[in-house]
Amino acid sequence: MRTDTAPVVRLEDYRPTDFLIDTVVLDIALDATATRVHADFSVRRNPAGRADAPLVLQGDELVLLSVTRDGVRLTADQYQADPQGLILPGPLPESFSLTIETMVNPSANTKLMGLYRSGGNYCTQCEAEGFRRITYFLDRPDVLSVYTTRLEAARADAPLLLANGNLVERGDIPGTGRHYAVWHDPHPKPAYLFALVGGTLDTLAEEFVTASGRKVEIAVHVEAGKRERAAYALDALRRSMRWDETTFGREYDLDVFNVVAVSDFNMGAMENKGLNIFNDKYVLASSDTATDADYAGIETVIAHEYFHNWTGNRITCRDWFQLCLKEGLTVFRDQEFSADERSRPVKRIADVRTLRTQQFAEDSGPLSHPVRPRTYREINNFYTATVYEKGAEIVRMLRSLIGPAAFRRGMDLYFARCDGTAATIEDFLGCFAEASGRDLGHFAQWYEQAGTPVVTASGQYDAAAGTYRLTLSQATPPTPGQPTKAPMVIPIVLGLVGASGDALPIATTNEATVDADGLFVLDSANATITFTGLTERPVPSLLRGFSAPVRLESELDDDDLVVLFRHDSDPFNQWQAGQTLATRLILAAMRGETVNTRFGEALGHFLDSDARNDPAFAAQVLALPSEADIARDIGRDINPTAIHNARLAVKRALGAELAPHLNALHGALQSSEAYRPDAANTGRRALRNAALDLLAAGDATEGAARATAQFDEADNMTERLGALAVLVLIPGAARDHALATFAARYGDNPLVLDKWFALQAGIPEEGTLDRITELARHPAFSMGNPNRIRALFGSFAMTNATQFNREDGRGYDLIADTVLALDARNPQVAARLLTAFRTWRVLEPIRRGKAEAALRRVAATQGLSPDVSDIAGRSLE
Ligand code: 0A1
Ligand code: ZN
Repeated sequence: MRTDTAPVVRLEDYRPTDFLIDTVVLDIALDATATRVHADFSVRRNPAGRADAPLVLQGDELVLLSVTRDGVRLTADQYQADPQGLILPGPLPESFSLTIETMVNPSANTKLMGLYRSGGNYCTQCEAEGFRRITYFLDRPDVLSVYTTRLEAARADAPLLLANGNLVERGDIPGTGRHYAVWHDPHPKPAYLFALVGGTLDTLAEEFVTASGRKVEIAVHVEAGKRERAAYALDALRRSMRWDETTFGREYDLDVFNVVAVSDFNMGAMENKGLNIFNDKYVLASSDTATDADYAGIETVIAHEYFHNWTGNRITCRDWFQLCLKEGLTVFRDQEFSADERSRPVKRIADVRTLRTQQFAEDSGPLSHPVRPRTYREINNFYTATVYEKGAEIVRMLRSLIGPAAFRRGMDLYFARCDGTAATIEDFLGCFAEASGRDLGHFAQWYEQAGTPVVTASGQYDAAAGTYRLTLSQATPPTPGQPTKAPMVIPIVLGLVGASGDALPIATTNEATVDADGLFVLDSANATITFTGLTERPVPSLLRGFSAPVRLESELDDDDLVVLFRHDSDPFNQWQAGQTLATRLILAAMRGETVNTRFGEALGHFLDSDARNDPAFAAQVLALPSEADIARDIGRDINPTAIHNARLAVKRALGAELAPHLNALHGALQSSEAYRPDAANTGRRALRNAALDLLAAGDATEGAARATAQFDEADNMTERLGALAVLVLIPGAARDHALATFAARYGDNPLVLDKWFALQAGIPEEGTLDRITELARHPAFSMGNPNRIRALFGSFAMTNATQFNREDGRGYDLIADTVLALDARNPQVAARLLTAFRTWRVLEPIRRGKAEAALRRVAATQGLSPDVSDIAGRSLE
């Protein structure tokens, strides 16, 4: 049943389950429209539950065929059932067996939750509450069961049958054309980690030997004909498994590890025990079809899902409020893995860019919520940047505060103590408090308090005394439901830099302590540090490595920033200084001023020296702050067109000023070697594309010529797409030709066409709206596929600030109409698209009015899904 408002679920209302289900035996006969699910449960009362409670199982759109208790088939008056639930009233014995038969229709499942079809195959998605769409169950993460799954299907329809755990038996059913496979997973798990796959898939597999000598078959299964594109994912999986052994002492624990790529998937991927199911965007790659960013994304997501085997599966969450327990920690782990595999500073910069664009934006608007929310209506709407990205930052701060050795001891304790349990944030923090001997009570506020703290720094140098007094203060703005805020524990890693770039020695007088690594902990509203023994005025380098997820406001002048940009030993702050200088240029351009921050000159110097030593880092330096970054800096009455124009003006000026350097770089960075997705080559291509982008801004004619040549000559997708991204910004025949060539070449590859949809959706021109309407009719586009929707409508709403925020409101209307059209088919994807309105309140009044009207129109529509209704409602609160 579709409802307008779902009831509020509250953390404070948590109580233990009344029943436990120790074993689940499933027998599933796969059929495209009528799949029969026969489920046997061994049920017992939970000693911690209520003694006389009825058994209440959840369902969702289920057809019930029969219910049998302890071998006796129940009559309809012995239970209450509807598609959404099944209740066995008392009196019930202490323990009993329960058999439930249900029927589901995978072909009709357009929500892509539960059992559904993708590319002609069967697959499942059960997080957060999809298992209840397969059978009635105690569908909550603190009910852990041992699963045995028998799958049966026509051999021609589904030659491959996979489920969680190890394969125990398979065979033909003589004379029927059907076959079966039985899988057993010995590790108790919550229902959200259940998975099955059936279909025709190509397999790439190898043997992995764990640190203790256990042999594991690791396999990647892809749709028929795509096996060549699975190699990188398999390689990333092998490296992830080894890394978790060496870094965290975690070994894999089954005989097989299967990864299956499907083309219709609501999110990125899913960590089902022993059977990860992936959006194929995060598996398939070849030099001709995937960019370096795609390769990096695959490496990250493969690692993320694999790492969940311990942080998420072996130790799961007590309830969905604890989602960050598995997600924040696992993002932290995948970020560390990628940092070790590639360049640590560049990875940090990329992660902070994502954090600021996604999480800071979310946290400054109506959808702001704590990393551990206290209430929800629709849990699927809480797979957010706050839970994932800010959740990871909390783990990183924890490591800075207690140090890497205590952090590792804490992790070891967590694995030892909580293995096999459904845990809470308190359990997690308790392990680190014990391992470090520290009181983490105040630090725990990071999980409770929403909003991005603002840290303000100001300093005073006293030449006569040789001291520098640095005053730091913090304040967190109000967020929904949290009007007043308490001070947080903010680790600030800092250093002092002399005018000629030397690191100055750190000595302090007062009680404020800065440790040998430059760590100062700001845990009150204000603090002052007095540095002594200085013979020159220092330039403070604060929040090195972005040591806390805060906004830093400092009073450094442009000359100070140039010093940091040229000399800071901390690469993050070196990059940050460049970004701050560029931001100042853009803000000045918005005020109609021309200022000289010496940034162009400093960049030119950088391009001729350091840039060539570390191209990946240099590419990050060359990329100007995004329009969203600038908007966040301004904070109110945002006019996205004014920001866009000012940023473009600065980009053009820098491109023109640096043309000789950029041309030289673009030429020198060309390579004739065969494509490799390794860090060094990825960095080289990133810098080459960044140079092309900037030089085309400065000189469109020269830019178009170089971009066309790069487009034609490229032997890899990174350079081909980099060139196309430049060309689409220059109206004319060259752009039309390149777009047509690209579409013809990749007409049969939907994932590549997504790039083509996305680039066009991002063009900052009036005509883009009509172009999108046109593209939505393209034969390769489909409202049934989440990747297509995200590529076209998602890119438009999330990245095309000027056109989504058109003054006439038509951009908002397009997205509102799309959300409404999509809602009946796939509420999760519709709800996510609607979050594009998350910053509407800071717009200037005309746009704000239009955005609000579009949101109100969505909210007022009858029969909305709980997903869309929740986002619309909270956005307007
Ligand atoms: N746990 C997965 C992400 C995921 C979350 C929800 C889903 O359906 C609503 C699907 C996948 C991860 O963190 O990778
Ligand atoms: Zn995850």
